[in-house]
Amino acid sequence: MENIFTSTEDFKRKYRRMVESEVGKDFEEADDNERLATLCNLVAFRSRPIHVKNDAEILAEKKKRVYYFSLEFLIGPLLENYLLNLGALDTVRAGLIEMGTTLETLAACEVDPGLGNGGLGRLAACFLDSMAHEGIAGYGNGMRYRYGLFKQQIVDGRQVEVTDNWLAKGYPWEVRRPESAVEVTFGGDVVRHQEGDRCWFTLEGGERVKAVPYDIPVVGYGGKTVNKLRIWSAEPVEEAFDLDAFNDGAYAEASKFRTDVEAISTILYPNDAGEHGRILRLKQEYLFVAAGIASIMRTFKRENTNADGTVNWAAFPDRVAIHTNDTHPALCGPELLRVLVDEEGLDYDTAWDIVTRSVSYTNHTVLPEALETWPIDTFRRLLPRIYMWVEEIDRRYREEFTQEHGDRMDLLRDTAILWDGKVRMANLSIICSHSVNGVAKIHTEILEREVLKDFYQLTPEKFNNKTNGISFRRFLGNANPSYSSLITSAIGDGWLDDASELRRLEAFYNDPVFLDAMSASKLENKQRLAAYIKDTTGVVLDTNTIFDVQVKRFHAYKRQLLNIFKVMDLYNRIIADPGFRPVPTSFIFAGKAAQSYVFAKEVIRLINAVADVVNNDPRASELIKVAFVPNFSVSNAELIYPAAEISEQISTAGMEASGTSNMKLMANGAITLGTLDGANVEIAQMAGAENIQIFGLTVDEVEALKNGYYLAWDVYNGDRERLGRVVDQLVDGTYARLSGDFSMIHDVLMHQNDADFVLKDFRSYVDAFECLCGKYADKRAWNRMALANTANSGFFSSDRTIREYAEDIWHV
Ligand code: 26V
Repeated sequence: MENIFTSTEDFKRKYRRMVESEVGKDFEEADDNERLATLCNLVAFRSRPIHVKNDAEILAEKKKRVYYFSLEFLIGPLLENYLLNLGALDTVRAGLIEMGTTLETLAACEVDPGLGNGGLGRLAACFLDSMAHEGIAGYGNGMRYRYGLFKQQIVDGRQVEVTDNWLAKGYPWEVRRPESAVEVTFGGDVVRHQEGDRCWFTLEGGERVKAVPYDIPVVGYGGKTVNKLRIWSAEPVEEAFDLDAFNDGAYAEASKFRTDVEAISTILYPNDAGEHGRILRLKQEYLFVAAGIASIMRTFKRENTNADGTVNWAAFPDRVAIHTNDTHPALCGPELLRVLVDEEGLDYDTAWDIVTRSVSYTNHTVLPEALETWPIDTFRRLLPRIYMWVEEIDRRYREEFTQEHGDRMDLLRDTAILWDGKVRMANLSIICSHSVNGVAKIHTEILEREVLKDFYQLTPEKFNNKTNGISFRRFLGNANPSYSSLITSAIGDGWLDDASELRRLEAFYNDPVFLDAMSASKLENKQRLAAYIKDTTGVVLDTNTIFDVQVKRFHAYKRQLLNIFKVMDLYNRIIADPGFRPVPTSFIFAGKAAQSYVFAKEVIRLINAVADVVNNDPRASELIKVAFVPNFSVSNAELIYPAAEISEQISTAGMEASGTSNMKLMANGAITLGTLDGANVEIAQMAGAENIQIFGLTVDEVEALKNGYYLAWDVYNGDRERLGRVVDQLVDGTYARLSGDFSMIHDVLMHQNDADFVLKDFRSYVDAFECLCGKYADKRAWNRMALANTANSGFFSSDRTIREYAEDIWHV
């Protein structure tokens, strides 16, 4: 691979010169933040000519551009990843040491932009990386939130949310592009015009907002492709600023206007935000869609205008793919239609054909409460012209439907866009798209069979599966240097380019030298994590214990509760029977709960309460310990995955669309302890039954219990000794010392009948855990299992996922 620097000397010279010109200081005088910012600038600067070259190729070869619309991109720190991708990691590392600092020192100063909630946002970031690797002209389109997702602190066991001011020191990777700003209008009146036969509509008045883009480079591995992520910020339109009010001394009103407008790009919405402030969310959705589409139009017209000045619209679906990540960008369909008809003067049928051939949609959840809808009144008031287009799409859909399936009112009721005073965004997304995909095999099957069965009956050809993937370069290459170099020493570094190469590790299944070296690498990673945990929480973990890890957002269906029940049960057994010696284990949790999700926050509090009791009881703390790592983020995730030995993937079957931490942990050699849910099913197939520990209800069994008979009390009464005891301890003061008892959790289980089947799966879970731990004594056998996981994890590379999207959906 070509390195962007010809030598260490070359790097040092360029870097030094840039510090002088950008910071205005000698390198020696600059502080770490200035050094880091300049290093990022230097990498971005060296990558820009590649982007320019790519653009020329796209034009010459008439390549299709893919626009990935997502309200979330959890990109994480970029420096080390980009150095790896540009082949400059070793050069820069060596150069910095010669200059008297280290890459680690500078990288530690890099911010971790929290522009996403969890899996969905991180997936979008992995996709950007893979599109660039695959040489696809693929661009992210998102929002530049002034504040990222809250930072999580734990105080007396409780989650406390703190503002994430990620831009406080500036963000070195972004470039503001005011010349590409787009004006977006909210509200206003639609006015009908007529001249002879011709009639058209314009939007008059309303609130005008300026969307200003910031571009972040996306550097592909191999240094051949540099794409960009464009994120939009809302600003007031200058001339709309009420200067009269300002001159009359009404300063407050004049500046309130600025605040109102800027509010649009101030906060990232959590998954479960209630009604409060939701109007702002719809504004965000329209702002980034309208601005993104306007940007696409400019580029398309620049590149596809004929000599006579006419635009070659027929080529649009061959040059442009618009992918919508969940329903948040659902307005792409109506907005593109609006621009093509209202602004470009195309007829409806031509424009509609362009829309449906360009737009595609991914569904990320089966949770009914997550299916996005908007009250028609709110929607129409905020987006009057767009609403007319949604009505027209819906009217034509109904008309065509009645012609073809006249008597099937049941189907129409579930598939129409406007229903019961609501705009149904999933239905809008599906109707505007030529492709609808789920994110793991079983998830797509559930969509086809249950959640979207009516659409599936009507248009089965639209449906397809794209099992999620992850960036191996970031989550194995960058995150786990010791294991990476062991792997590379065995099979070369081709796996960074093509993760399926990892399969060649099969040759080492019975190689004692390799297997023992795996132990050394794991130990190093466990020590690194233990040091971080001691630093952030004070909890001291014994690195000879098994590291059992569950790290992900907190949600009832992910069942962190089941995991902590297992710990409570182990603790009870240790106390009751001094002869009981479980395999020593450290239980590591991390993850945020949405600010208003009370149950999830109670589970966090319970975990910390259990940690407080268990860790401080000398009868138990030699054998088991619990650590809750605060503020789970891309950066500390990169410390946690490499140290894990057991990967907890224990969602109620049928609920987790895919999961992606399961893949990151598998790649790093952790053994999955999981239900047959989401991508776990495919992980089990890839790893082989002997290299994974499956337990619990299946999707069909869960379905049967939901439709049949289930009584939580029966399960409780059937196991008073262990399960019953744990349930009672929620409210008997055992864990009340830190911050009180846990009656809400008790209530959800025993009085709301345990909707997530925690009680039902308890016994099979603790038995499966015990069985898995029993295998830890034979270290070589364990490492062979771990190696089989790494060796068979290549399928879960997001490079593979993106190749499938490219082939089946985007046709690039
Ligand atoms: C939605 C809602 C809505 C209201 C209640 C709380 C709640 C919690 C979660 C969600 C899910 C939103 C969509 C999402 O983030 N899905 C995740 O997408 C990942 C990438 O495809 C996938 O791996 C996860 O399984 C899936 O949950």
